[in-house]
Amino acid sequence: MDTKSGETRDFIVERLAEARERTRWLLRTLSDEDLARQHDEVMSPLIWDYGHIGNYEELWLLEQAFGRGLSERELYDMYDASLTPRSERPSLNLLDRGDAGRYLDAVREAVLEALGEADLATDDPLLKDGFVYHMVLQHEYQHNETMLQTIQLMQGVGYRPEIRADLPPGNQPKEEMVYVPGGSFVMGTEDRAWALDNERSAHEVETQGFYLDATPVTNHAYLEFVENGGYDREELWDPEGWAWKVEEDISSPGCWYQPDPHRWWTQCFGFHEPLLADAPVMHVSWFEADAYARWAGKRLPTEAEWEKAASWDPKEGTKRLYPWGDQPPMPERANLDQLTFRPAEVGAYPDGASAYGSSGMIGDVWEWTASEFSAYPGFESFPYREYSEIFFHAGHRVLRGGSWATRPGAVRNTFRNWDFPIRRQLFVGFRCAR
Ligand code: AVJ
Ligand code: FE
Repeated sequence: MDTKSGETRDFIVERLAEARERTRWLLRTLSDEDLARQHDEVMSPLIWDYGHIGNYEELWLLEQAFGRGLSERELYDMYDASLTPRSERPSLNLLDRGDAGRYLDAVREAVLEALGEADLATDDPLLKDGFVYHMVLQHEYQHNETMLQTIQLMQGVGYRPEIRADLPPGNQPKEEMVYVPGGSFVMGTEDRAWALDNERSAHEVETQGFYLDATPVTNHAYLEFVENGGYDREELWDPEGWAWKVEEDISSPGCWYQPDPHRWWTQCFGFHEPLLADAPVMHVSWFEADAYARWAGKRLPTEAEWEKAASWDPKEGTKRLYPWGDQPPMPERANLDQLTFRPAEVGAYPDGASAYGSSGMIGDVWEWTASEFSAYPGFESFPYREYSEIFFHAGHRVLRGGSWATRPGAVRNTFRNWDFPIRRQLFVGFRCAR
């Protein structure tokens, strides 16, 4: 074992333990009933996510990597996301909290044993530089955010989150938009240790010069759109979005409500409070973001524009892993990691700004882009088609940047998330371009 792979191994062991600790922490105060129930048809029962996290680990870190799976076929099938749609998962004979907990522990024990004997300096692309471990870690992180979306949708007494960090105050930038000059930049990455298949290949993209909002659109700005009749003006809407809005009878973002006709409040995780004017708007669909942008005389940025503004260092002609540089996220630079349970007021992280001066690109809220989720030039499905490939050109729009509920290891400038344009259960907002 060389030193480099020895370090990788210790790091992986530590991260796997830390990821599991967080998963259990998120579920710790929920009743067995709340774990088993389906709180919304677009989400799985939480107990499915819990078992699925363990089964994904078994599939990739035991079965696929070493041919050392533990379970019967039926268990794999039950937790295979591509076999049972979310709406049907409550009817599965899922492991309960106790059994799932013991199953996850048994998988982990075998995983650590196999890891102890693994050669991470190999040419096998699955194991090389720890890729498959990083993929499984990111999978658990992603499901942690999914679980928080489900918890947010839970009816009843609500979930009382434990807030573990205070938010810095907001600071509206002097200029509403930043300018990103035209020219080419490198989009995507060649990284094979952490990046997922859809982030590759790195390729040059030419953009025209454009303006980008310096911060995400705030509740205050979005309320002007609402009060200006934005939801009643068909000409502002994509026809499909208009039909969705009419059908669902939607007239404001998710979680907004009016305790009386003069005030707007929000309901988040069982907390009721006045709308925070300077925080980014959250729980809006792509269609709502698109209509707002048109109302404002702007448009949504393309995915390429978003990534250029977040990642390109025009002075050096190099690409940054995060807007502020290559240093990993710290609480001083971005609101991530489920510490605050809400987005900060815009401009709260001046040290997290990109080279072009746009702020809040990583953390706070995911941001919708104009682009449909599709393959980059040179894309190769790896290690399985169901991570990305089956979702290309299926009507999903790309989201960038992560939210307050995203674990730091699950987001970077090149990370691509996606969902249908009608969805708004995500911790999602947007910024506009022109
Ligand atoms: C990348 C968030 C769209 O949750 O559907 C989880 C990630 N893939 N398990 C999803 C994922 C397999 C995926 N997103
Ligand atoms: Fe999954």
